[in-house]
Amino acid sequence: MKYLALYTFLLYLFSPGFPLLAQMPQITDFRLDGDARQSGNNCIILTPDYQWSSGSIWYKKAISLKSSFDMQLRVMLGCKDRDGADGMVFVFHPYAERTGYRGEGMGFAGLNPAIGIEIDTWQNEHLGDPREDHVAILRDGSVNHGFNLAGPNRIPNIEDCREHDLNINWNADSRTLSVRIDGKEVISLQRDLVRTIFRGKDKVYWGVTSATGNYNNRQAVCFEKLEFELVEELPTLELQGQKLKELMRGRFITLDHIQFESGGAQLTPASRQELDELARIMRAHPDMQLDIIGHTDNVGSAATNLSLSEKRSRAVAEYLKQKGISPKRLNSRGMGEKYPSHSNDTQSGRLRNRRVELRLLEPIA
Ligand SMILES: [Ca+2]
Ligand SMILES: [Ca+2]
Repeated sequence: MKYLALYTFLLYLFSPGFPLLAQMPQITDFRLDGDARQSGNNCIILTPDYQWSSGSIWYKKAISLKSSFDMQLRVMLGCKDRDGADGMVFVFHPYAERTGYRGEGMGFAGLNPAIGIEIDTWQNEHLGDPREDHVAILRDGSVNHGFNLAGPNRIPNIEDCREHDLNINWNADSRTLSVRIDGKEVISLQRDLVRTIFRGKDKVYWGVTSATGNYNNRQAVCFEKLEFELVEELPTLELQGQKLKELMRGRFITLDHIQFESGGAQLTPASRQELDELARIMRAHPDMQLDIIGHTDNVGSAATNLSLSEKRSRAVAEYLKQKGISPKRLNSRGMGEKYPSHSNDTQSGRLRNRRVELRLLEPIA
């Protein structure tokens, strides 16, 4: 017995490519966001089985993609096959605080830059989803298979009321990400993620997001064994104002005073004041790169709203350019009416849904 222990220790010491720390994570090692709730036994319920719910958990410490890692989780996608939704996504992301959009977004949509390994249980035909449950490797908060990095690969029905083993492995030497469900490889990707996704920054957080929409399932994740090297938490920059602090921490913020003439993309004079302040901050922080995201209410057709949201985010970018901010630091895009922040049933809700969100494209280290 004594020799076996010694042998195991030596094997650990000399195993190639795995100078790793085996971690048995505690629930307190994670940040919970949205509807995520602890359910004992190292498990977290990400969404209860009701409509339009979303939740995520984030490991509080960053990891480095320059090191290999191996994570063994158990996932539960719910008990309803035909009318269960939407699935969950294992995510690498430079921020550790936020759940993305609900419904088909699975709590991943909008998180950018990011890598996401999705287990999708609801077919959204316009995103290229197959009818069957499937896995894919997604990037930059897009759940559309037209833009994904690998997949979609069909898997047997996973909404079977049972826990399934999920293994995520990153080999830093061969730059290969591979995913196994119940011991069987379901998808893999060879790619320089640091260079092509995270703009040269190797430190990322990891987490799991999930959501429901018009249909739902109780979705949960449990932790088995995690092997990785921890790195320090990513530094944040302190600035005046709670909102700017949140922006610097990687959260989405909504610019309260940015308003447009109804149905148009003309900025009101009050908006300019807030944008002048933003331009001043961007000049003071030359590393700062902004993602500018336009949204609308649900009045009018979806196509018109999409184009309007794009015009509005471009108007904000254009204004910042006029104030001397390089266009290279500005990314503008529109989401149309798809992701309301409030109910569209009331006038005040619709007003709040006609909004422009900002987010840093990468953290400021
Ligand atoms: Ca889907
Ligand atoms: Ca299914």
